[in-house]
Amino acid sequence: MSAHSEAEAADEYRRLFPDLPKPVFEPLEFERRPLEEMRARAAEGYAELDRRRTTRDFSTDPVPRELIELAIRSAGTAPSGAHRQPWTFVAVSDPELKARIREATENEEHRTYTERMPDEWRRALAPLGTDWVKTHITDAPWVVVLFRQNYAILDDASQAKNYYVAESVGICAGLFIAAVHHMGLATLTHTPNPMKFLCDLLGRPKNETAVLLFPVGYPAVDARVPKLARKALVEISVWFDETSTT
Ligand code: IYR
Repeated sequence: MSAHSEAEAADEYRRLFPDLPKPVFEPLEFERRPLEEMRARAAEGYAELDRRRTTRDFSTDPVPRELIELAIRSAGTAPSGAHRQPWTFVAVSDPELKARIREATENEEHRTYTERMPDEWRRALAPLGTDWVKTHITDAPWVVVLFRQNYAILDDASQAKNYYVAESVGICAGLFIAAVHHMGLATLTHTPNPMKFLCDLLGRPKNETAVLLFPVGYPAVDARVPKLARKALVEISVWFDETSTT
């Protein structure tokens, strides 16, 4: 295909598919910052994210609902395939419901750890000290479950396809974790396996599947975390830039 100008491509596309609705645009609000300020913000931002740790030890101290609302709103800023925003967050602070979630989770996880996990997986998790006991679900003041919408159910009850749901929901989860950390709380990415029971317990519609369960709260005063190192930049990146010497 020959090179097209943007205008030519738009014309050709409209000729081919005349029924497509027109996109509506508005000016982007964006402020360019001085490079020095960018360097400082980049370094501070990295340092703050690098202080994040996943802990399994939560304090029972309460956390106001408005903070959880802001974490969910932050996550909801994630980009998504065709802007379908294919995510639902279910936030639970009700102690009875948390206890039921914990019991059901521990039943499944007990089977997973003792019967379903191949030895290789068990060995991979051993350094992290995880097991089927999920005290964090009843200790943390909030349990937030993230569901993916495998397809959309429209207002007239018809169904519409969603796009790149795994990618979209993954990005959304990342923003949620960053927002929780940024506001001074801790969370844990818990993946009950299998998770079908969460759909039933939380009354979610049939187009939704649970993806992650996040206890959210303050870490316990004596919280411990596994001694871990993060991969270095050279281990996680490959560069083709002008400053490459080789
Ligand atoms: N889903 C189980 C096991 C588990 C799996 C992975 I991969 C982890 O990084 C941690 C745990 C659980 O949540 O306990």
